[in-house]
Formats: sequence, C-alpha cells, structure tokens
Amino acid sequence: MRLAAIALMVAGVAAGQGGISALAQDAPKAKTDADLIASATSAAPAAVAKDATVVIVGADGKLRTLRSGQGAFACLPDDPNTPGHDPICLDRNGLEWLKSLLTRGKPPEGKVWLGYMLKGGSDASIDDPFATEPPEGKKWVQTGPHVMIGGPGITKMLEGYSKSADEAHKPYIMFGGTPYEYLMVPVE
Ligand SMILES: [Cu+2]
Repeated sequence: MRLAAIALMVAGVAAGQGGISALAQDAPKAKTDADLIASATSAAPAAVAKDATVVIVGADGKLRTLRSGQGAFACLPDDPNTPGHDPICLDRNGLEWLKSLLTRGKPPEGKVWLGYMLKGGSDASIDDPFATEPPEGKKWVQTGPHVMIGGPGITKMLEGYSKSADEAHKPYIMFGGTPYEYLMVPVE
C-alpha cells in the first residue's frame, strides 16, 4: 500500500491543521488530470484499468473522483509523499477498506477485497498502518509489482506467511494484527 499521505492527511485533520492541501494531489502545482489518470491506471492490467474509476485525495482530505468508470475497480495515482511509484487499483470492497483507513474507522465487515499495485509500492512500515516515516534507523520498505488481498478470515489465511518484507518476492503480511491487515503478493 501507500499510506504515507493518507496517514499524514488523517493526522492533519485530527490536529485541525491546514497543511493538507500541500499533500493533496489536486494542489496547484500538481500534475494534470491526464497525468494523474495515466499514473493511476498504470497500477492494474490494461483490461482492468481501462474502465476503472480514477480517484485522488482532494484538498479537503477526501477522495475525489477524477474520472468515472463502469468497471469494478477504482485507481489512485502515485503518492508523491513516498519515495517510489505506487499507484493503486482497488475493487469496490478495497476502496471501502481504504476509506476506513482514511478515517481510522472499522474496515467493511464481511467483504474480501483485491488490489493491484503493478508499479510496486513504498511503505513507511509494514506493521503500523499510520506510519508516515520509517521507524528510527529503518528505511522505506520497497516492494515490486504486487497484488493485495484482504478481508474477513484473512487472519486465518495469513497463518504461515512471513511477517517480514525481507523476502520481497514472496507473499507477506502487511499490518498484521491490526484491523487493516492483508496479504501482499509480489508478482514478479
Ligand atoms: Cu500495495
């Protein structure tokens, strides 16, 4: 995932700060809509991305639809606050999951979700869903192209998978033990 901006955004909201617009992807110095759409849709196979909805994090800290699509997926462009390229496409349940993260709310109940990050991703932490920077002395966790699977029962499924990202090309658990945990599945 690519939660740095989201975590920063939520923190900003919580503190009542006005710094959110600096992070927003529709801030004045941001890329054009076409750039953002191209970035977002690069996260999934072309067949999935071509009719996907494209959403961005707006200046108000909420998700804003940039392009409506008839497909099952919604894509977000690269998060400029993380070091790597990390656009993401999520199915409907995945988007609900993301919204629950945005608000630090409860993930949707009874819904399995699937996401694509075929350009890879950068994470400040694989343990803390709200980390905005790597822990002291640690680096950003860079993962190559991957898909993500989460939802109810995932805790049972995750038994036996690594809780370390060291094996970057094998599946591993993200945010294990939190309500947001899911399986990272590198595909390269
Ligand atoms: Cu990811």
